[in-house]
Amino acid sequence: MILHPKVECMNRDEKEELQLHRLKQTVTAVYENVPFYKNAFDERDIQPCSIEILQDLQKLPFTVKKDLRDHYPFGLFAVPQEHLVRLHASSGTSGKPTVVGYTEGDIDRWSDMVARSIAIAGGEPGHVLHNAYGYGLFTGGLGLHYGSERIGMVTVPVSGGNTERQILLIEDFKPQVICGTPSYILTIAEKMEELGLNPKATSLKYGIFGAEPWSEEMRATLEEKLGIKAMDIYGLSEVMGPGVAMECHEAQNGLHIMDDHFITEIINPKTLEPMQDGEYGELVFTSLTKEAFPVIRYRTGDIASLDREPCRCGRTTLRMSRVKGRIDDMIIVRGVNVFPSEIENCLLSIEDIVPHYQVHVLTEGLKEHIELHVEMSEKLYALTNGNESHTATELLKQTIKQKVKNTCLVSLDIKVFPPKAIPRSEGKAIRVVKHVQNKMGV
Ligand code: DLL
Repeated sequence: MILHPKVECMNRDEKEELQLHRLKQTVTAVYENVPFYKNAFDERDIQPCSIEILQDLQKLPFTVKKDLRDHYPFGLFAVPQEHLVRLHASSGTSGKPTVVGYTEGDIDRWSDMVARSIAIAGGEPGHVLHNAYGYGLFTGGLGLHYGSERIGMVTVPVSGGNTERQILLIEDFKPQVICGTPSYILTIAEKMEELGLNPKATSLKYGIFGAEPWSEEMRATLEEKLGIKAMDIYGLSEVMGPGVAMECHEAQNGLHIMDDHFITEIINPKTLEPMQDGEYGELVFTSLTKEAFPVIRYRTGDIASLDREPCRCGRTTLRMSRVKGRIDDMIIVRGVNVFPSEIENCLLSIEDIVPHYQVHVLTEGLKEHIELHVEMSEKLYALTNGNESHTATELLKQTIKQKVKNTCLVSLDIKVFPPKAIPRSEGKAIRVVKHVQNKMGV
């Protein structure tokens, strides 16, 4: 179902005209209301009237996460506090979260974009939606919730965690669609198996999964285990929340960007130069309709590529590829860059391990050691009695090492752990664990 055919199937010229009109409004609003942007534009001698064509966007400075932290909590808001109706925040590594605000109009447009996303994934009024994204400051829970209600679906606000209760509710409420991080949905499917239930036998028909990088192999695993179609949803709190882009049920090939609300660029994260369609680089978003927290050229730190070809679902929107990973999570082994999702892609097709893994990066001074932690299946564990030096375990390590080397072109040390040793996700999975040791080894 195409919820808004007028914008979703608009021709490119018309879309660009709409984008330019909205871009001019946004640039004027931030210039007049956010001192940070006014100063940054003044420094470069840019007035809102300097934006005459869409390409003029490239004259504007980038915004980065540090700018949000430096203006914590409300310094980048473009409206007075009495116009706000909601705050969300995402936790950061440095302690201070990044805070985002919404006016009533922002919530209305966000709900609409999520409703559109759910429809893109195959949602229809009357379907029951089991929402296993966390409710709270994280945008996942409430974001999906409002969109689901907007489309007229029966919305079950389960939130994350309490996996056995999730299963009970799936059995009893009979949802057609489940939403959550791919890693948590996998945890739910495994728990069903553990309880002697068949995950394929539920009422579920499709899933809306995102909020963390995942691979095509993970899609195949989830689709196989649960007997569903799995679609990718992308978003980030700084830009809005979930629903910035959504993969369609028909093609499952690239995510449709809500390009009437956002302009997307791909840049080389080192040189900051624009990149061609099809090339992988850093995603950059400019919001076109946000009132409380507009962003200009926000560098997401996420690596993806763009595709302007119309999709076979009939939509003409710009599409982005699946996100390979965050620049922060990229591992560099002897000059070769690898994302955990690329490692995941080759791990999941190997028998005798389960789809849980972590990459541990141990740094001591200038020395770096990278270990890939995987978990053996119950079957292999029974065969080897948990003996690490059993021939079957050694053989498994060699297979993994070779496969990672052939596919990702890096040689990693492999550690195989007994069943359930790798922490299970109830939200965003932690794929890269960094350990920094001082000379004393602590
Ligand atoms: O994760 C919003 C969201 C909620 C998206 C529910 C999808 C579903 P944040 O907590 O601010 O917001 O985290 C944003 O998560 O910059 C990406 O690195 C990552 N991310 C989000 N969606 C995807 C995806 C939400 N589909 C950060 N694939 C982003 C890969 C994703 N990474």
